[in-house]
Formats: sequence, C-alpha cells, structure tokens
Amino acid sequence: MRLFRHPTSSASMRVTLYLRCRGIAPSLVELVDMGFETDHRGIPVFTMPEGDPETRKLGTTDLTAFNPEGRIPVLLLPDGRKMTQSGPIVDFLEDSIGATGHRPMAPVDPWLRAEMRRIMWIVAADTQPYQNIPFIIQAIGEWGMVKAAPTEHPLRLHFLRREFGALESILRRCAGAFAVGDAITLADCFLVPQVRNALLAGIDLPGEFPTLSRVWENAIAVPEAAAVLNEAGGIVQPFAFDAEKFEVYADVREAE
Ligand SMILES: N[C@@H](CCC(=O)N[C@@H](CS)C(=O)NCC(=O)O)C(=O)O
Repeated sequence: MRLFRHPTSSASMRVTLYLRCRGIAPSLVELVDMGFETDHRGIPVFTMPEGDPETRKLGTTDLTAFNPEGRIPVLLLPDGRKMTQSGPIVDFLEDSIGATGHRPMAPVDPWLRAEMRRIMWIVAADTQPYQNIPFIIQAIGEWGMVKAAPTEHPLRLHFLRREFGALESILRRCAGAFAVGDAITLADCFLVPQVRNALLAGIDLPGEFPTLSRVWENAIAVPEAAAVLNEAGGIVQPFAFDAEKFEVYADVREAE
C-alpha cells in the first residue's frame, strides 16, 4: 500500500503517527511525499509527485485528478482502490494489517473505544475545518472577513478554544497518561497534530488546557511520535501559508 501525504499536512500526520506508533512495518505502507507549492494567495497547494508512476498514469500533477476531494492523505491499495479521510484510512489499516503491529492503538472496552472515536471526531470534524488557514485566507480576501494574521485570526482562535475546551472536559474524565487511559491510542494520533497547529496560533496550552497539555507532553515523548514530529519540522507547525503573497492578495482585494 502507498500513503500519499505531506509533512505539513495535519490530517496526513494523524495516519503517520498511527503507522509509526502502532509499529506497522514501513514496507507494508510506503509513505509518498506530495509535491508542494503555494498559489497566488499564499495558500499551500499539494500536487502529485513529479515522476511518480501514479502521476505518469494521470498525465497531470493536479491532485484532484487523483482524489476529487483535492485533499490528502490518500491511501492507494495495490489493486488501485483509493481510500481518503484520515479516520476511515486508519480504521481500514487497523482492520486489515493492524494485528501485525507491536502496540495496540485502541482500547478493548467498547465504551472506551467510543471515547477514543469521540475525540477523533471532535478533532477531524469540529476543529480542523474551522481553523483551516486556506479557508481563513479565502474568507478574508474574497468574502470580506476581518483582516488579521491568518494563523492567529480571531475566528481560528475562537474555534480552537471552543473545541479544546470541550476536549479538556472530556479528557478530565477519560485521560490517564494519554487521551484515553494509560496507553497511547488513535485519539492521541489525532490530538497531536491539532495541538501542533494550535501552538502556531499562540494558544497557551498548559495555562488554558492543562489536561490536554499533559496528554500532549506524554504523547510527544513517545519515541515514534517524536520522530514523526521531528521529520515534519518540530513541535510547532513550521509552515502554514506564504505571508508575503497573502499580504499582496489581501491588500489588492481590499483596494478593489
Ligand atoms: N477530513 C479530511 C481532511 C483532509 C485535509 O483537509 N487535508 C488538507 C491538508 S491537512 C488538504 O489536503 N488540503 C488541501 C486543500 O484543501 O486544497 C481528513 O481527515 O483526511
């Protein structure tokens, strides 16, 4: 299998954290780095990797030809089937090859499994889309939203704080050393990249969300997780958009 992903993509990182922490052999799921550029607004655009057999088959580097959603991660099976969306991708990997890994990544108890999924869904469905930098840049430039630094935009901070507040109260009940109990689970794989994005927004994690902060510290101390973060440029998300292009774009739009 091949996972099309990029180190700057938080949704991709959920899956790579799962793969590495679960101990799935790298030969079972090859990581394929997407091409990367920024458009005229400074928004990151993922492209099909130059020279990849899939790109050659498609005859274009346009990601939407590969995945009509225009998003990553994408899991490609040897028979050509593709799965998208980080949640279903990890579910499929867990059901098909998870038993080969050395560390279980989900509790056995049905209630605790549901707690884990609840946290995953809050991150993937209720947090990430609303704090998404491309959406904020477009809303500023094209739909008249108040102009502010996209990474610290009030809308972004509002949704990060709203959802982290909910997570904090859930974690107070179900966290041990990690998000659900004392072993790392998929919930941590989803929380880590989201916290990383929030640190770029300037959220004071220990001060505002102490339980989430403790869980985050323990998760990033797991050697496999630390290696994934290191490969992606560190603990704080290093690149979200091209600030210079955004300034020109937003100023031009304002002047029109
Ligand atoms: N709900 C999706 C989110 C995927 C997603 O938003 N990926 C971002 C990168 S983190 C992306 O590909 N954005 C490109 C775009 O929207 O054009 C998932 O969980 O996989």
